[in-house]
Amino acid sequence: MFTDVAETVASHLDTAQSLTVITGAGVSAPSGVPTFRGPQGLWKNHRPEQLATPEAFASDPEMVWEWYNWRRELVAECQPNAAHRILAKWSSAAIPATIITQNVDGLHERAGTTGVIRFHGSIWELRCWKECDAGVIAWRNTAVPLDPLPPRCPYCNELARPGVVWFGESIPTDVLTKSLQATRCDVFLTIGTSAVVHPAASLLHSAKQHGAFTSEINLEGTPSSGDVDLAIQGSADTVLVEIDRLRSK
Ligand code: BJW
Ligand code: ZN
Repeated sequence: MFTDVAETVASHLDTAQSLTVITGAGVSAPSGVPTFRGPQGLWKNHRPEQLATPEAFASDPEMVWEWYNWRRELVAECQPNAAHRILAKWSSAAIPATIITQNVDGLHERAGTTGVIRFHGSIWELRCWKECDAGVIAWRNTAVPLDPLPPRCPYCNELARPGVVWFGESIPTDVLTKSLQATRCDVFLTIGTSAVVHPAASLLHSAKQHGAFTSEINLEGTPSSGDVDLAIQGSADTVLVEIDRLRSK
């Protein structure tokens, strides 16, 4: 079905000395995790721009925490899919792929990928909303459901917040630096992202400037489709299975 285009990507991978992949919500969609945008993409009928902001949290922390708690419960029931598993395999290959993800669900790690660059943080981490000295460093909390809700900072007892990057917040400097370094690669794949959120969507352009062969895998066209060398329309899991099958071992 995708054999000709999958073959093109596979042959670039066979000769590449470096591979970087950026993933978005579409990679976790086959696992049952809802995407943000699109007809089926509403998180509990809220737009991400209404809830994923420091302003929303400041005005109604209970509502924002209820949304995150609901998502944690949902993700805890989901399993990594074939796309996560193939990327995990590629990340530990002789020429290891660097995986940058915008997803906060932790499914790449659960599939066995180590060293994932988490561009927008993790829903399994919390930090202090008031940024007290000890609480600026995120801590892991995998309790489902969260109790108490909203959770508190263990150091100062103020509100805790999800360890994610909201609109208007900067990507942590080390994460941005590592990601930009990873765009110096031979092949750059952008998979399952609507490519509307920056600076994540801009990494593709950086990779192109460094001369990478670029390809997009998505169910539909995105603002990046015209910019990549090869846009493949299809589901992330199906297409990656086909590319992996066609790679020479
Ligand atoms: C499938 C599939 C299947 C389905 N197979 N595919 C430049 C231009 C314009 C604006 C800006 C700019 N630079 C910065 C901005 C502002 C802003 C921004 O980008 N706004 C735009 C939306 C207009 N960016 C920021 O604020 C960022 N910070 C920043 O720039 O700091 C500097 C700064 C500071 C202060 C002032 C100004 C600048 C931070 C962005 C943080 C985004 N955070 C979120 C929430 C994270 C926490 C959480 O999860 O709750 O990140 S929003 C949400 O969008 C989440 C996602 O990671 C992100 C991207 O979404 P994604 O993954 O692409 O999902 P969808 O749903 O959009 O798309 C899914 C795709 O999958 C679709 O295309 C489907 O077709 C496809 N699909 N099933 C393959 N089976
Ligand atoms: Zn604190």
